[in-house]
Amino acid sequence: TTTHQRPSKNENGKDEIFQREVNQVRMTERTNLKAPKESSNIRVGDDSRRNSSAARKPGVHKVLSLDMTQAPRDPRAIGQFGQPVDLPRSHDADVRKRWDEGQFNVYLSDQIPVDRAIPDTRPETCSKSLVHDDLPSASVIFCFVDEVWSTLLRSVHSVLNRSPPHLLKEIILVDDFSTRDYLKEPLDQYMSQFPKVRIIRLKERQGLIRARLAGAAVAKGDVLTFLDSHVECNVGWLEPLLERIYLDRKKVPCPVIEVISDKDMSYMLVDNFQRGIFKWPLVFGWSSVPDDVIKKNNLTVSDPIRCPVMAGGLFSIDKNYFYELGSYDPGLDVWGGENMEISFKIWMCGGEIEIIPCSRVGHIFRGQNPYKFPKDRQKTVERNLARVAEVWLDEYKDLFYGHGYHHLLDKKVIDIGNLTEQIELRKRLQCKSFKWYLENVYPDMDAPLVKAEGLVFNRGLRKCLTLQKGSLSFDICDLNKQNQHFNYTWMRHIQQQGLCVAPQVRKNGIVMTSCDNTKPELRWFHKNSNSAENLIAELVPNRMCLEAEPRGDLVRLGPCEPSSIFQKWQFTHYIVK
Ligand code: UD2
Ligand code: MN
Repeated sequence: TTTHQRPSKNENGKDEIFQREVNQVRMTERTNLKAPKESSNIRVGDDSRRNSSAARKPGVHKVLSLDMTQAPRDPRAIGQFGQPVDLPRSHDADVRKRWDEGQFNVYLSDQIPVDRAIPDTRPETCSKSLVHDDLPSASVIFCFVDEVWSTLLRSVHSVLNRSPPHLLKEIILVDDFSTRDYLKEPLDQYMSQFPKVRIIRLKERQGLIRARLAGAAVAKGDVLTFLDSHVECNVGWLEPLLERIYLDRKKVPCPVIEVISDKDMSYMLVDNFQRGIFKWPLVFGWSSVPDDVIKKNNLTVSDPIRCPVMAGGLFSIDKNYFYELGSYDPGLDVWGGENMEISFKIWMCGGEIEIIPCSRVGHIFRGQNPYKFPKDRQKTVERNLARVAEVWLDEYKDLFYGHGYHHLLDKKVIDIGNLTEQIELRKRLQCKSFKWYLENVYPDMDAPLVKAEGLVFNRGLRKCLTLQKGSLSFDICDLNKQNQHFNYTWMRHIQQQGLCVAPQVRKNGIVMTSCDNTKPELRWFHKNSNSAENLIAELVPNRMCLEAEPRGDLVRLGPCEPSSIFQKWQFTHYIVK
């Protein structure tokens, strides 16, 4: 997908919230804050976890609420308080003309103050929650390529204005080889008024992953906080993130990412209890925390939410811990996949990812990337994901490849590069398996290792495939016979142990051969339905079908004939509906 906000339906037709569910916030609703009930310190969102922070005492200081949010400099300016701006139709042409500069309403953004107020969208208890007074300091890192001037400035101002000065070590702007002139001298000049802001320039386009690494390499704070360059940090956003790391340095807290409209620039509140998840083939999305988890853990709207994967752009991490984890795989290019990589790495190697509802940051979600990819966009992202799959997914990587990325297995099409160091790292850190991750971190994810299994029944012969002494034949169906059990895998292999049913094209025969993901001819296309269906070798010349020879109990390859019952096959169990 292009961005994190695409709506999609899952297999059951149920809506998954790949688009953030948002509510427009009216400032008036928030001006008379009711007195919040006495709040305890933030609780951990799941009782099944060890509490490594037991030794730490609860915090003693209130989250600082600097006044910028409620008191804008120019209350009459448009877009003030994060309100939507409805420009008169006469501006349509201007809006359209400048849209592509950032893939959002750049024309409007340029007219909104760079230090505008936005509504305090935190749950009520947040302003009363306590944090420690000796929190670690943060280096905030923005990397950008050709970011729009007004959004870049608004991002920086929101950090300067809404972070307690003693906790903000510095802001590092990493220019990923932008081409626009205003991002050169004018930016240097503008930022020179803020001693905390540093700019580093990359000599060639590195992509956001290596750009973030360049920023991290020069950071002096205890904690790295990564942000996209078109955000607005809300009041009190930083302290709750640092507090979590203070309590446990292996926690990786993320703010709630709220939505700044790409059209009217309004700041919108998102629904509570949202967490980051993925679907195959490693597509990020948002979904609600399951009700039973909320009930079982008595979760309130301000409790941290355990998060299987992070969106990627906005999070804090203890700097030393970031490097202990091997930072990012530097072999990831330009954009995409790094959020999966760091998420799996954190969970499988002993850390935790949380969304902290008291920390909120608005982000402009865009329909398209506004910058060019040095190489093909889709291939770049797929290649990144394949690196992640190869290193972290174990036997589950077939689910990734099986959901439409077969061509990645062809080295001539995409070279995913050397993975030795990443694999070594995983060993050195003694990280847990992906199976452990699925069971413990994302148990509501359905990830069956095969699509179908059991006996392979032929409707014409009314017998089952049987593997005897290395070759295939038929026998009376018998669930007790292990040599009649086959798996139909994500790679579309018909497999028993490590052996795969393979077409022998020239002889129209069938042999058993070692399974190999890179061999397309081993894939059999098969519809899962209530009746028996063909098994089609689609990737051999002329597309052939698996069939039973009616008289001799032999299995062979034949031209596909939709009506032939000797070409109809059924597995005992279809796991993937
Ligand atoms: C999301 C993340 C983003 C990143 C991406 C996957 C959020 C809100 N955003 O997509 O941070 O994890 O998924 O990789 O979670 N940039 C560069 N060099 C490049 C490309 C991008 O510096 O070659 C900068 C860009 O200017 C921006 C940041 O990296 O500040 C993220 O890029 P994006 O905003 O296009 O990504 P987004 O929000 O669609
Ligand atoms: Mn972004």
